[in-house]
Amino acid sequence: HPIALKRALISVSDKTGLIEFARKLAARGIEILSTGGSAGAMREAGLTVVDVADVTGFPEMMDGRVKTLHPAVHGGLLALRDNEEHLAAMKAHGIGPIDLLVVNLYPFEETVAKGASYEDCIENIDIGGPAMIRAAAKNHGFVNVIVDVQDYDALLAELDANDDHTTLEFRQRQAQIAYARTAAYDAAVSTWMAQAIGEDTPRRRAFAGTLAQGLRYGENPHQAAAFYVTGEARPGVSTAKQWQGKELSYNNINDTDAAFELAAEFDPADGPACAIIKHANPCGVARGETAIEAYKRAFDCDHTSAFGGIVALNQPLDGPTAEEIVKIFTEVVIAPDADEDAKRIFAAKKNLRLLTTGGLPDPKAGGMTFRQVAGGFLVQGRDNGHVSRDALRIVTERQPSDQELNDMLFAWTVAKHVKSNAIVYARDMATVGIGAGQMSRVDSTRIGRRKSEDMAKALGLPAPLTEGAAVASDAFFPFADGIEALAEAGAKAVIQPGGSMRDDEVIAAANRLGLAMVFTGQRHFRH
Ligand code: 93A
Repeated sequence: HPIALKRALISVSDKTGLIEFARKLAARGIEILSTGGSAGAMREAGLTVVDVADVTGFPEMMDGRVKTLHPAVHGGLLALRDNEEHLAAMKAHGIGPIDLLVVNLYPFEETVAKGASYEDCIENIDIGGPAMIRAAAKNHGFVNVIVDVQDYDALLAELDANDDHTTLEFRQRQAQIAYARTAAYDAAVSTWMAQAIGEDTPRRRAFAGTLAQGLRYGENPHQAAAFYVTGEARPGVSTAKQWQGKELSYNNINDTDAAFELAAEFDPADGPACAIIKHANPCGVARGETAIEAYKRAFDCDHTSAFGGIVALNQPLDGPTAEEIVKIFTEVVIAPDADEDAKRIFAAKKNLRLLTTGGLPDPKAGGMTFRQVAGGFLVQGRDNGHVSRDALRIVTERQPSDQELNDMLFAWTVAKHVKSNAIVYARDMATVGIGAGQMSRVDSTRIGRRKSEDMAKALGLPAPLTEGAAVASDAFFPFADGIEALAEAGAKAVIQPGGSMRDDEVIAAANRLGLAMVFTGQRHFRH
């Protein structure tokens, strides 16, 4: 099925590379049909172009809403060239075949990203473009479709290699790309609309993303990978500006997202906060009077794990903090902004990537999270759960002090971002021991404690900081053994959802061991 190209229809919003490409098509004797703006641009460059309006016999009308939606166009794209009836219909209605369709769509995604009005977004939903793309892609047995400026060269190379023809394999590949584009386009419209009307639920959305970046590899070097954006407007790794350093890897993007989402839990109006992440789990989180203090306190939770980690701040990065961060190897730093001093200090560290986002995501906002399973994917709303201080239920004889309550809520917020089973020890608004991702909750309590003992040795402290700490558990304690392990570590206050069949035994253990305990009534599993 090699196909020679005689007649092309070009209708593009993004006119990058258009003239050069059209010249090369014209030089091969290909006739060019085109719509208003595209035709104008090509004529201005001295090319001969036929207006689609002259082909359809209708002017472009209704602000361009109707320009190519006509049998003279769609018949030319859809007719089977080896079907007698189709050929007879073309002849009867004066429809000429179109062998090449070059379309890129109204910039809907960019219009949304700009924060345009509802009406502007609606006006930027392309109808005629996707209709033609889908028609040409369906008829790829006879028709070529190009939807990406990046593929102009691929088509020219194909023509060069095949004596001015295209192969079926090439047309199939381009048709597949074309359907990916129209699917992603409609998904972007659906995503935007769901948000615009406040109906963003997992059951009522189309899911697809726009390729943001091909990645060198995935979680491991033998896995291919790419980064797609869904168009949800959320400051973070998908929208950040990268100031320096090599390309982010798959793992970097995953960890940077975890780091920034956690840092954003802490309102900058209450002061700086810093999170250091390793393998998607925090290895240190702290508040401080200054950003540098927040970083140092976060770092002091676990020096070993912080090496090669990802650092996120809830406020602009300054010079002194940057100076402190570069003392150890750090992969990525992400913050809402960075001052000139910080940028200068980082510039000397070629392997460190600096990302700025221009703002913080709202931790209480909705949105979707995905998880892949064999043959499908699970979708759920973001974990935007939040407990306020008045919602806490004190269940022990001992009432927590004000400071214990502050530390409990701090630890609770961190625990939400720690893989289950999560145990977070905190003191003075800094984590001092984190147990993550264990199959047994008791093991997580032991790991957090051991980390703290190691740090006490490293820092020359008389005792681990878990002694006297407040502790958060992401889910309830099924038995009293978890509470006993915490008391053994010297913890004084516990925050947990409650709701176990054995809450009575768990509360009795806390009373016996002199702990204060509060229930949140809400769980933060993270798997
Ligand atoms: O408003 S539309 O949905 N109605 C149409 O009939 C139509 N045909 C092509 N938009 C339509 N297009 C789009 O116009 C193309 O997808 C392309 O993005 C754009 C090119 O317009 P111009 O050549 O006038 O710049």
